[in-house]
Amino acid sequence: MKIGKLIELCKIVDPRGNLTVAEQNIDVPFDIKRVYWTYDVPGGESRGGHAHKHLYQCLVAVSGSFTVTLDDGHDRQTYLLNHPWQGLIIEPGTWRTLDDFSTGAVCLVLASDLYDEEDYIRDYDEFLKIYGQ
Ligand code: T46
Repeated sequence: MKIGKLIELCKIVDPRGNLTVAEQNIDVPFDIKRVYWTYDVPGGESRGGHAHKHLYQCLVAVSGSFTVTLDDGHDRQTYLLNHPWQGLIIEPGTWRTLDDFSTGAVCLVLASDLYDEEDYIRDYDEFLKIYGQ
């Protein structure tokens, strides 16, 4: 079974510079309630290391590259994100780890809900108890 889904967003090619757009419930399969981004990640650092109970997300490498490893409690799948016109859809109940950030990498996240620490599972054993059955 595939964990996560890589989607192709539009790429409007223009001699002035290209443009990509993501609209809620059209390009990404959820309402977008929050947008955040990580940047200036030092070489060798990892981000993520948690799962969400209800949140849907779409991750985009708007600049540079990084890898995303997804784990559904049974299997793992790793994606290299290195194109600003691609998005990685992550469903609830998926443990994610982000590694191998290139210099200047920016990870843009479109999220289906507002920030809520209660939605996080930050302990891997707890994650496995719920999703690894
Ligand atoms: C995810 C990956 C890809 C907030 O106050 N509001 C927010 O909207 C977010 C996302 C974070 N925070 C606070 C919570 C922590 O004190 O910022 C701090 C760092 O968050 P965290 O350690 O969760 O960062 P990452 O990069 O490990 O994870 C983030 C998202 O939290 C998470 O949903 O999937 O990016």
